[in-house]
Amino acid sequence: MRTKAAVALEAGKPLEVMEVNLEGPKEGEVLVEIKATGICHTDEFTRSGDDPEGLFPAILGHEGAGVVVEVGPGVKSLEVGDHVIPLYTAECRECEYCLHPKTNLCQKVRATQGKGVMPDGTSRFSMLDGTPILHYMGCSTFSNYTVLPEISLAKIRKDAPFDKVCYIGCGVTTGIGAVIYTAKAEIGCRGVVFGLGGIGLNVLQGLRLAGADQIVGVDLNNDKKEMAERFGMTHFVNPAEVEGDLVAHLVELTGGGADYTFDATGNVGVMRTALECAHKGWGESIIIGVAPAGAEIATRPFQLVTGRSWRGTAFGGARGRTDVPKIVDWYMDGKIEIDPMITHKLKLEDINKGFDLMHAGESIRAVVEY
Ligand code: NAD
Ligand code: AHE
Ligand code: ZN
Ligand code: ZN
Repeated sequence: MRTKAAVALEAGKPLEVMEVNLEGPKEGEVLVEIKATGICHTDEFTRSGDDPEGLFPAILGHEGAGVVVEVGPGVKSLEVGDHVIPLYTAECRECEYCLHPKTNLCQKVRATQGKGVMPDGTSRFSMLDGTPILHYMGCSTFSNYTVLPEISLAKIRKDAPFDKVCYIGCGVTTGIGAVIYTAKAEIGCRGVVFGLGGIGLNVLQGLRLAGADQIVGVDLNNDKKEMAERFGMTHFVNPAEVEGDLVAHLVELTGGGADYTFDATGNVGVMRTALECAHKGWGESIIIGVAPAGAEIATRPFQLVTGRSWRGTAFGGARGRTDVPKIVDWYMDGKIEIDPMITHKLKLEDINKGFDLMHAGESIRAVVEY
């Protein structure tokens, strides 16, 4: 079949919207009509050429929601008409990782996914002249139709609005999951969140959901304050307005350091600050941000010797097929909010405007509706 897609032809170039060929689903694969897709910072990280794993030409996009239109041979858990959210972290429920209680990083399709192909080693997408186009993060949601492995799809309830729950495909789950599944934050804890964008706001609401007593937000942009307060932030700190040492300021503000700190900026200097303002003896600092190629983190080992832990999380530690349908329920039941964070709606033809809005710090989530 043919489908309309936004193609990343080369690193650093705007995406090009065009008709492309899409082959039907093979063994264990599913054809999905994407109804809505969010533009995440990580798509921009890859588009711009900063991602060491970046491949071209490729169809980016990893935050979406849609409907199953065809299932390939051997597919058992999904049928035509099911509503689904694509998962860049699959859940096969049988690999060594899925069977280990401490990780969500299913490895069943990770190697081929990282090469931009389906598990059989080939791509389903091609240009009209036959040139292959690669998949991205196993999802390629910047295409109206896409093919994914069955284990890379979470089946969700049919009454959930696509233009909102698409955000659960990355940002919402990553932020809330970092608190609930990775940190396992307790009622009454104190948290500090660095970066109040599409991920950080969801860390804030995760801390609120967990019953945190103090939720400090840190951002260089004062315009982020109002929205952050709406998502549970109790104290705002702009590092550019702090006189003296930022770590000392945050340690004092949190009465000795925070129980949990989160980096949602991708800046390695911020990651160090986040680690060092975690409480001596027990504070945990969780890296969510994706750092530029070649960047490294540093601190004095004494910071860890004295009881701080440095951790990281991908997709918020969520097991997609199991946890994503539950997070959709939390949204539908009013336990979490999504709507105010969808600040812009675009057509696929205008997808590059979504990246411009992100650069300008004007959007939280721009969502493309097909
Ligand atoms: P965003 O651009 O919406 O937000 C980043 C925020 O950080 C902005 O508000 C910006 O003003 C602020 N900021 C930048 N530098 C800062 C500094 N030095 N101090 C304080 N604040 C600063 O980005 P996002 O969509 O929220 O994504 C955040 C990061 O998380 C990105 O690196 C993204 O690639 C990564 N990410 C990781 C995962 C994962 O699974 N680990 C999932 C999604 C996104
Ligand atoms: N390819 C990059 C790293 C990218 C990265 O860390 N991806 C996160 C998801 S970000 C979603 O917005 C992730 O899930 N990583 C786990 C994995 O297996 O890819 C690089 O630096 O090489
Ligand atoms: Zn993402
Ligand atoms: Zn697995």
